[in-house]
Amino acid sequence: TGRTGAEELRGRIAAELERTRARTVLLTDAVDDADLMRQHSPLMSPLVWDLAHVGNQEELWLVRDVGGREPVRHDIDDLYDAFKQPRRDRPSLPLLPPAEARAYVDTVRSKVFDLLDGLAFSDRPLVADGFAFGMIIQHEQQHDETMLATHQLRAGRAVLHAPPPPEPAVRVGGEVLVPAGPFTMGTDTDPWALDNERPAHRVDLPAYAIDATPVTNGAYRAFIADGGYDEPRWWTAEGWRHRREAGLSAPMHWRRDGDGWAYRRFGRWSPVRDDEPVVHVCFHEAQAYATWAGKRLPTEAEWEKAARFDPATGRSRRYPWGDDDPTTAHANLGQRHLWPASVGAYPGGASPLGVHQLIGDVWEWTSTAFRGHPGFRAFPYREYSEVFFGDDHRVLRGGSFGTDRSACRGTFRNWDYPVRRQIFSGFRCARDVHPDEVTR
Ligand code: AVJ
Ligand code: FE
Repeated sequence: TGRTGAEELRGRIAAELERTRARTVLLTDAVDDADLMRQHSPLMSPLVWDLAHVGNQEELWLVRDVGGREPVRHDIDDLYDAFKQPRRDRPSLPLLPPAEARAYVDTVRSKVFDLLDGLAFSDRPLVADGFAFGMIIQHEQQHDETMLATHQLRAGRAVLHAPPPPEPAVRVGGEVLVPAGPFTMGTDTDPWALDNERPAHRVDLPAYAIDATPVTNGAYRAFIADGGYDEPRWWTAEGWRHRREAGLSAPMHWRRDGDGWAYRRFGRWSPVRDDEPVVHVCFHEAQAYATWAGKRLPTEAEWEKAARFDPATGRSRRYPWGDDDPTTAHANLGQRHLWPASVGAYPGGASPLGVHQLIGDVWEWTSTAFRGHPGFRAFPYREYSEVFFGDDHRVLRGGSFGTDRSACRGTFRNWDYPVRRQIFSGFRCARDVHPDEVTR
């Protein structure tokens, strides 16, 4: 990185650090101290844990590792280690109270700005292209989305406000046929891509069809009305067992409202809108719906080909619309709105093949278990991705309305247990196509 390149990169990092911290402050200043210390669900941390954990990771990687500086606080590493402290136990830990947590993250941040000043970005892999800073920015944004999910679980009056998402601009639905052939999955070149997105590799897929939009509330309501939750044949054995044990009968945060349904969004009830993507469903519900619809969930590779493959050039792009960073015309990201936009609201974000709203709105469950791409190498630590590889977690793709643009790309991979639905999770369907269908 040359001198002007380094200066440009420092400026970009500083701007992203500030933008990200503003979101963290918004999420944590929205509630009082007692609320920050409280656990709103055994699935989630008290918000004040997320806050200090964000600061502690920033201290470990940027202050101590990149900067080689003395610890700000060496006594709290264990408290904020996600592996040593299961979420359900976090409220009973001797956590830093809100004022101390805020002072801690401020101190860490001022040291980071101090070490960033004049930093030359050596070839050391952690530092080259500002990777460690990008990793820490994404980490804070990921916890901001987790804190947003905690806000969604909070009882009590609404404290978050945002304008509603844009109305549909085009009518869109049905399926898109993706032609057979190889494409490049993953990346070697996106400088802030995380270890699990690497390396780039070719994947050859038979032709398939994929829904042009995420599955909507209206379509999902038809599944409910058809008795989908009472019909074991739509569910896998594991899914049916979970459906019974957990007593599932509709997406999380829904309740019956006269003849229809209402849902609770950040403390406010409103009627379920048929043309919005369904959100707060677990993998098993998504899988059961797809089977009922005569389809299946896409594999992760099918999702990524639909999102990145450009048939005109044969190249995989960073996003469905091309290589440019997301703008408000492309996708519903970054908590700009507090729920998914109706299908057809983002024609500017469609892929060349005409697949809409792959990025933003809702995380999309895929049928794929979370594993490393061929040639995977853990970097910079096994605990980011590698320890989660295996059959326990399914991959989700594309990001939600609560995902920041810095933590969302055509290659970005999220994962969770198949029973989880407090996250902003939805899905779209896919299916095999008969060769006759391809030669239309
Ligand atoms: C990638 C969203 C599954 O929140 O557990 C946060 C991200 N890793 N801190 C998570 C993460 C470490 C991770 N997910
Ligand atoms: Fe974390």
